[in-house]
Amino acid sequence: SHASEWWRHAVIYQVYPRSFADADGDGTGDLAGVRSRLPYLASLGIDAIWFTPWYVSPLADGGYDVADYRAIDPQFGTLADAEQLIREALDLGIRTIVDVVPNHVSAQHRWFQEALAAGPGSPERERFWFHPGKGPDGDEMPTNWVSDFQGTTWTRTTNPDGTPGEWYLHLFSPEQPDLNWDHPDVRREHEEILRFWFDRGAAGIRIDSAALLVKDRTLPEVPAEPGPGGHPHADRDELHDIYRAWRAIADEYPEPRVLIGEVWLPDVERFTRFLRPDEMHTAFNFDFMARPWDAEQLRESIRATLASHAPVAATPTWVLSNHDVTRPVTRYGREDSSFAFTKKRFGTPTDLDLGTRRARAAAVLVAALPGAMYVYEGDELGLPEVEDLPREAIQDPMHFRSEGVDPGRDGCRVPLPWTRGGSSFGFGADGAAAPWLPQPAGWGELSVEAQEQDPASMLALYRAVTARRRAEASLADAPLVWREDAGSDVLAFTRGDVAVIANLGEQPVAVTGEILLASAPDGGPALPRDTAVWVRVTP
Ligand code: TEU
Repeated sequence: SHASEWWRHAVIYQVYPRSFADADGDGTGDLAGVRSRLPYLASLGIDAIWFTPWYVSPLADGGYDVADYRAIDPQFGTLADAEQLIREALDLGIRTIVDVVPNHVSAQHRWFQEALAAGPGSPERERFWFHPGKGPDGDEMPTNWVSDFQGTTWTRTTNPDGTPGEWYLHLFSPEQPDLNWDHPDVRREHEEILRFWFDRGAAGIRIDSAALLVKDRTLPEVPAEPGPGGHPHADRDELHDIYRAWRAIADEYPEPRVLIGEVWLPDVERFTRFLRPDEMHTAFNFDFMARPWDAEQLRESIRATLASHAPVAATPTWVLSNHDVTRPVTRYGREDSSFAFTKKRFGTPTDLDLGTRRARAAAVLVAALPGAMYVYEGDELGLPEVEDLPREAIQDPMHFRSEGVDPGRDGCRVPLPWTRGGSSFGFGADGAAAPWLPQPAGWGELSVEAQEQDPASMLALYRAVTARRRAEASLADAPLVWREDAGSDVLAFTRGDVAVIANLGEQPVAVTGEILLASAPDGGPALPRDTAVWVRVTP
């Protein structure tokens, strides 16, 4: 029954361990820091924490370059710390989701090091995509595939004797060689990794870059318009066998473990093919976050999402941001609030008060939608994107590969402020090393300490949102019914005995009835622009 499927209506909070809390004072967050803040996490009314990768890693891509999937990076702690954290969180009713990175490994991973040493033609190389180059000297790349990290996808190796050697494939940075998913070792290894974390109490996994993994062995160029299943390195039909095998493992547990896919595909039909009873339980819906702050656009996104999930009986998810994208208060504070996935820009004019007002309304709106809700750490504090990081502080590979043109994604990864004062606003104790990314001077005003003293704060709003969401049984299962009498600038629907109204237009909207939750103190009875409320429906 759905009652036991906790993930269908969950609030899942994303912890980026490097930036959450620094217990040992080295400037980098750690698991002891997270443990010390578990009461805070419980106070947010969340059901689960998703940890971005905490494994041994050179951190060439913030941990998405894993050198050892069964050990915690010493900067973050130990395996024992992780086990203790999982247990202590569960004691507070909070489940743990771990991040699994199957498309690629770190170049420091034992397998890749062995492959380099063993040389061309060796079985060690077959776990990856080593290939001779084109042209008489082999100095042209095997394909012209383009990397998400704004560059080419092949890097040439040097043979043990110093001569130029084969090339290897990396859809991301050169420090992240792609695995060959046709190889049985690769499949077996990942199935064991899943069991390793499930056995340690992980309630589920977030699957990184889940639509990549499998590649067309003949290495064709990417066609101008790849039809369904016709892309050489994305969304290939063979992927579904992998996730079916994973689902079978997840279902072996008394409380079945949950598969959450990062399936980044614009085609909704192809997207929902991953959401099946014998495959993934759920996947991130990035469509809502990709839309500008515009009622028509958001309504269309909600309609399309519900319509695509219904036929497969899948639960939608609602995501306002994550560690890869511009923070919502900044995005919504721009004239063009449409999503900039890779194109973050330095110094775009931004009205943070406006953006904050809208981000508050967005939180109230998405919390009332059917499905699960994701909250990226710091969004509950209304942190803005930090757009003036000193260039030399930036560590994201996107920034380097673009030769500094793209600011990269570090602006949403700045360590959290916990206290009004202190050398790192409580991220580490006073006297601790400077945080790995510098915090803005005014950060103390956005700290947990400051916001806990202010009932009108973003933090107070998020706590009210999750508490109300829990209290209203309708929100767990009642269908969404649009109110047809609302103007085009207004999103209005009911879910059982809760009515939801979000006014994105200039004219105030009349609201009657008991207000259960409001995104702003002036929320109703004349609901102003950029405000959302929940109201009791009386029969
Ligand atoms: O991101 C996958 C993904 O879709 C990215 O390539 C995205 O296009 C990019 O981040 C632009 O913002 C996942 C992780 O979320 C990301 O942090 C990793 O860098 C990437 O995989 C590689 O593991």
